[in-house]
Amino acid sequence: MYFELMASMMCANYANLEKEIKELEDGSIDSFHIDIMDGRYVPNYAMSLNDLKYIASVAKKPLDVHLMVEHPNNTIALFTNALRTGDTIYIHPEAEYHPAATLQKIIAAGLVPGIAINPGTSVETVMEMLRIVKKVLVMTVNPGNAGQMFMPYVGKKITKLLALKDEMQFELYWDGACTADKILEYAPKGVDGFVLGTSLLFGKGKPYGEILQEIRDLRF
Ligand code: S6P
Ligand code: MG
Repeated sequence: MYFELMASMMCANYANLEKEIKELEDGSIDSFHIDIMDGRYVPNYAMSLNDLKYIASVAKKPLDVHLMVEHPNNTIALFTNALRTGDTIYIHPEAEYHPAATLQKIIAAGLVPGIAINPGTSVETVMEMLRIVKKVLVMTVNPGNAGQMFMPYVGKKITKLLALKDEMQFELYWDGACTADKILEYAPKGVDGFVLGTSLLFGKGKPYGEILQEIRDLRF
């Protein structure tokens, strides 16, 4: 079964980031998920623009940038200029007055436009944007931190999004507390990819390549 695996780089070991990137790429990682926070939209700071630029300079695989910042429109050029064609930027619609306009800037820069949907945000409030974006990142934890518990009520929203994805032509990605049982349940239903953090990939005392292979070998 085909699905993408993204490494949540805020969970990586910064003592040797280059080694982390190489090891993930030598395994079967599909892209690098970069969580950018501003301490206002979410009560945390994770990665910075400089971290993003460094990873972009080392990584061969695409970058998947998740902006958890207020009014991303104000600083979007910093990110579009640092990325390459085919990389993705997700914004949170509720953090912006005119999210559709910000998405147009992402498209104009040759990047893949995406929205991230919080556990407490309903599909109905982002419906029109589903027509604009190529990717939807469904948050199964509240944004801001790694290592949180899965919010089971998000399951119903995932079912709703899965029913819309063909007609509205977007891909659906999972972000937060992703474990093997979630991949086993949701990849066959049509979730296109999963962000892997502390729940499944990082800090396990096992080579990343081995863990990624175990996920690829899951029996559906
Ligand atoms: C959370 C962030 C996520 C986390 C990821 C961590 O605000 O958007 O991308 O980094 O969810 O995964 P885990 O397995 O530690 O929950
Ligand atoms: Mg994220």
